[in-house]
Amino acid sequence: MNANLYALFASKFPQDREACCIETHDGKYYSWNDLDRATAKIANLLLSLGLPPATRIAAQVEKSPEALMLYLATLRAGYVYLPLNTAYRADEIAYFIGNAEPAVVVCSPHNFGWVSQIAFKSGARHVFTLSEQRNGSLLERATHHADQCEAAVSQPDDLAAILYTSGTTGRSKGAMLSHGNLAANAKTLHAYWHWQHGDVLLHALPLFHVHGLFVASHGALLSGSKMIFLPKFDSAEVVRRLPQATIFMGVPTYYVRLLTEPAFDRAVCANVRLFVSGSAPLLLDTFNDFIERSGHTILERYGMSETNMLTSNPYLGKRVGGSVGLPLPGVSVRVMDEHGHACASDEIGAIQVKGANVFQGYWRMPEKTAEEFTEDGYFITGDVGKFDRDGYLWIVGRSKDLIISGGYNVYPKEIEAVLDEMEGVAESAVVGVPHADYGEAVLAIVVAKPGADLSADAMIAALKQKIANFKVPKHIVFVDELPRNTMGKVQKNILREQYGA
Ligand code: MCA
Ligand code: AMP
Repeated sequence: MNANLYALFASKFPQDREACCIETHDGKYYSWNDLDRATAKIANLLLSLGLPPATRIAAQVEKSPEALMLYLATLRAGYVYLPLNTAYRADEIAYFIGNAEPAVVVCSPHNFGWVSQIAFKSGARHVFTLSEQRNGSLLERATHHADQCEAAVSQPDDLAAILYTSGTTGRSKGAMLSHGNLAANAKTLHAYWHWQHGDVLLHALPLFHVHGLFVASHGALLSGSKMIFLPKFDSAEVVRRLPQATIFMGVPTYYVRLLTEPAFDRAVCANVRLFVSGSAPLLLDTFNDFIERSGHTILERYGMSETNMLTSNPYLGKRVGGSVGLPLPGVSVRVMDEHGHACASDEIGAIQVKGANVFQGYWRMPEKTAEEFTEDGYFITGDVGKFDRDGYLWIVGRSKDLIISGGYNVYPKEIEAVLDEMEGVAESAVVGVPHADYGEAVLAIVVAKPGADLSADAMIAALKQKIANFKVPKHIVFVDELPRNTMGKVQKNILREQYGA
């Protein structure tokens, strides 16, 4: 049997292929036939390039139906999709492209100059452009290709996508996800969340991370459901569109912002059957306020780039605020103490996971991959938590030094390295502090070199040129020295306490 993920989706397209598959914010309609034909054309274009199997196709493009089609066409042609956040700057893109060595890079037309330079230097053979207005060389070239294409024959372990995720030390690692990994999780969530024909997904998430690209889109594709595509999250636009939707997914910041909309009420949500939250902790206040305002209980779930979704609050049973729910069917989740024994209920330990959803390893980093798995094959998530007596998982912290701001991950080490290279900086520490909108915000504490005259504003402006905007500290505090323990290690807990407010 063909394990190709596109073939699986195609087998679930609705009988009425002229029905709407994607509707955009500005009134464009794409039918299932449109999706089928356009992905065939792009897949045929990719196939015409004579690329070897498992070739990576990298994309840093704005959200659009065509961006989703590029992903699907890559699957259909049997290549490996590498989505890149549009906020990434030149140094970040150079790293990802240098590391993954894609043969094809697709970028926004306005970035062609610098992206193509990086891409060709790293050995890419083709750089295409794609804009959110359906312009660019990718579609121009694809137009000349046939609108039919047999999906490539894929084995379950064949790679479908590489998603870069940072580690506690060193640079980002590419999590290799196979057709089998993605299909297993998509089918599980499809059943668990009762996806059904006739659902309408209001899709406001970006298309370059697990949440928007896989969790949201895969559910709609597997149930032949229409998607309403918003180019980005905008709370007023979501309120305007929710009456036409049955499902909405978002990071906690989306729910915080929806609650600030005066027009957001029960009537707006009358047709919605499911609100899903994930990627970062949903505060209990938000969970409760949302029930009061909308009459809906948000379903919180927990996942990672390496593992897709691990746990979910139930669709029909009790959704517990603050908990990330129960292990999904077919996913084994355990909490272990430091001696390698399973923790009892309510005992806190390291969260580990095993299942068909768990990735194939880090791209070209076998030793890093080995470090992150236990001897009996469980992936060590780096999250710390406990199971309660009812079997619900609670995440209580992270052993990895990670900040999640508005659903985007920021690794302090990476920002500290950039800060430390700046003129006049002796050393720095980066921590996450509570933030009403983003959940956590990035804060930098900097020690200046003797005699250096540093300005926070100037440093922030310089950082915006070097790293993705969401990683740039919202504030920089200057201190004479960083607090250290007797081992010489910076005491970040003290910094968090001191500057958290
Ligand atoms: C934008 N900015 C941010 C963030 N986003 N700062 C901190 N954290 C952020 N997340 C900055 C911009 O750089 C800009 O800074 C200013 O905020 C406003 O920019 P704008 O584009 O208007 O941003 P926004 O519309 O306010 O965006 C916030 C957002 C967005 C809507 C929350 O970040 C978002 O859609 N986040 C979703 C991320 C996501 O999809 N995560 C899933 C990962 P300045 O003004 O200084 O230039 S997948 C995952 O985690 C796993 C597997 C899972 O479980 O799902
Ligand atoms: P990433 O691999 O970049 O997608 O980020 C995965 C991390 O996001 C996980 O290891 C968790 O720390 C965090 N995460 C995802 N969903 C949740 C959630 N519902 N609650 C708390 N943390 C979450």
